[in-house]
Amino acid sequence: MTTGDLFADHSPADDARIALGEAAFVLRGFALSEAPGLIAAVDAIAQQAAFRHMVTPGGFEMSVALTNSGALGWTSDRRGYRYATHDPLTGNPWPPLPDVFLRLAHNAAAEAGFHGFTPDACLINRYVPGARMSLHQDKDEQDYGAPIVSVSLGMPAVFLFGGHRRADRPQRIPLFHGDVVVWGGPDRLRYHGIAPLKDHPHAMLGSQRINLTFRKAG
Ligand code: MD3
Ligand code: FE
Repeated sequence: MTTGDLFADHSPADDARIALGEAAFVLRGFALSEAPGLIAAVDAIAQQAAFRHMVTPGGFEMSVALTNSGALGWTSDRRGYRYATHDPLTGNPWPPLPDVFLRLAHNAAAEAGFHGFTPDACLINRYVPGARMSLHQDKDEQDYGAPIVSVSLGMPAVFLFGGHRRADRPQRIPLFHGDVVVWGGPDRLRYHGIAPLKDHPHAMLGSQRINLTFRKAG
């Protein structure tokens, strides 16, 4: 037996896994070592499919800028929310999911008990100070059986984790650079959002927060 085995049932990874609900976990720092590669991949994607502010069906411009990678990309306009195979700005397919994205999403899902997660969509949200995302449910996907994996990079944010009704008072959970949130099963349709961002510039990303949200949309 090696010394390492003495600690096999109590690894740092266990301490860093915080349960938010029955099937919702924060994995503190899970993406930290991959952050430089993830950020380089986001830059490459944004050169092909620029960040843009979409308009909601109600006619409001979102404070969060977004782009996508993967076979399907989430879009919004006056006609509604939907997933599309092509970027409406260029007419090109969304850039494919880089290996560093796929590996991280797969490994984070497994860490939370969801084995064999293969996302087909990565929504990339970019926040600057003051940007926010109001309480909503993610329900534009075909299969609610698959989990969702979300990766936080750059400035910290306060994540609002609500219940199954919009009026349920949300828990406020700080999310930091390198944190990953995984949720599925009974927590898949919970209301959630992001409080208006404060300006706490980050060493790698300055006054920005980037969130990668991996989904099985099709
Ligand atoms: C949902 N993005 O793009 S993801 C979205 O940080 C979105 O940009 C946010 O919501 C962002 O649709 C939050 C993180 C998250 C974490 C836990 C959840 C969403 C959740 C638990 C239940 C439902
Ligand atoms: Fe969401």
